[in-house]
Amino acid sequence: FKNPHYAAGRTTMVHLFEWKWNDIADECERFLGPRGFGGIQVSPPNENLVIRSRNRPWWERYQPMSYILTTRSGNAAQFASMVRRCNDVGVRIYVDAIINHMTGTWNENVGTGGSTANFGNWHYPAVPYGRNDFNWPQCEIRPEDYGNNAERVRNCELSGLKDLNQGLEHVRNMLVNYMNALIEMGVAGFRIDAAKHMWPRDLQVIYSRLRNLNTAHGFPNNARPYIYQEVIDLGGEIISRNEYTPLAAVTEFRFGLELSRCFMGQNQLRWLNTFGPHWGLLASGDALTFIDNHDNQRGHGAGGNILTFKRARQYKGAIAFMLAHPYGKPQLMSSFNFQDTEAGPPQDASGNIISPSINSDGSCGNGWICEHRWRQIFSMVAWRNTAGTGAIVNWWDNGSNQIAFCRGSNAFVAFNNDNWNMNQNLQTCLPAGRYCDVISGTKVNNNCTGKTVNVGSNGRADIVIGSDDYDMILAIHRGPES
Ligand code: LAG
Ligand code: CA
Repeated sequence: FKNPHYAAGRTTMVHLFEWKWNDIADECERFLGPRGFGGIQVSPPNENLVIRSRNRPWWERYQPMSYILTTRSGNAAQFASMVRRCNDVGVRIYVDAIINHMTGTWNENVGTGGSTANFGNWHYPAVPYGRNDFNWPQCEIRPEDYGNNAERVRNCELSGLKDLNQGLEHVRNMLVNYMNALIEMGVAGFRIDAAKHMWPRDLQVIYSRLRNLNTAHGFPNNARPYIYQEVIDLGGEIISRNEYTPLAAVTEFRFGLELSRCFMGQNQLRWLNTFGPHWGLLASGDALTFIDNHDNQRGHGAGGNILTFKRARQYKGAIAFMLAHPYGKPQLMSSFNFQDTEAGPPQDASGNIISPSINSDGSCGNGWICEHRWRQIFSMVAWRNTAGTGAIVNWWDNGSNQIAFCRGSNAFVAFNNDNWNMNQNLQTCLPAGRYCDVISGTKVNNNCTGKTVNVGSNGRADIVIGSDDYDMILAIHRGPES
């Protein structure tokens, strides 16, 4: 369950938060496929409670009403068509699976697919679930439970969300049927929402009953779905990420916190020469890595001081380091703009999601940020693909916040997070030649629109990153783009 089954040469997924299925399919064909992205995490595809009284917050999608594939992102046919079109251009789809709970109790009780529920009786007829399918007696997780009571963290309600009992055959069957239907449609795996709140032994049974990936969508024989379990473990709690790594991969929340600290200037970049398990991170093969996610970019979930698109210069530095470093399986965040941390995606007066528009410079409009379309970010996705499995070589630092390194003999990157200029003659690992920096510009008609780097026959080059430059990164690599 730890292999994402990316198409050959691809390494990176992006979370297209709250995107509609038709828009995702278009994005696969016009951008993500051609640019070498490996996959997409999509918002939960199953029916959720419509919460009009809060003007359709993003988090209504974390309140399941049923496993019918109808949401604001689209219906089952649109979902199936998206998976087909994305797989056809080499981009995999991973589903955010909410299997810990159903909805909370609300005055409104109609779902995005038209299903209703009777919250007072724990009755969700469209699944169907009844009271006996939930943990009983009902209780709510208290803050102190995280320190000392694993039983309550797993069997009581998370924020009042009705807590399913995954120990029961009926519940397991409903969940496995839902997930297997998605595998049949061609998805490559799942994010397991709130995995900390479920017993590892129950999850193990559920995973073991999942079918192999669909060979009609280009997957090899006997391929298991990629599973990354959302476990927030920043240390000091009764439940550890290590209870989940024997089952499948785990979201490594410490990764983005540490890199955010570095690129916010609270820890020197030079220390990153030992980044990885030495820093208390999971084994590389167990880790799904990211800087921010849909929760902590708006102070939900683990919270903490995380870089996001709102601090773009430092954010791009952290993202570029994530993509340049061989540790983990990276996931990019692609956001909609927000001030109000509860606000849902751009929507019209009827609550329909408004599609992102694409500006002439390739960026998004209509309220969508589309970090994955920022040149500095998509260029580093290609850089990582080119670096492949090459190890870090030729590490250099100035004893402070200027660092540089190579991956194998394919790709070179440098960062300057000091407030003085970087101007160094450094050993790259690249053949002699003229390269375009893929951060400050692109290569057009064999000329660089940004910085040019001349690598000499000894492999050395002058590397210049001014402290006032638009970005703190410089990156070159083999291949046509650089
Ligand atoms: C997750 N991971 O474990 C998701 O990443 C996270 O986004 C989900 O919370 C959570 N677990 C449940 O799937 C989000 C919001 C919550 C929201 C919840 C359900 O962060 O704030 O709770 O989704 O919509 C909301 C209200 C609560 C209320 C609850 C129940 O904010 O005040 O008690 O709904 O009605
Ligand atoms: Ca639970």
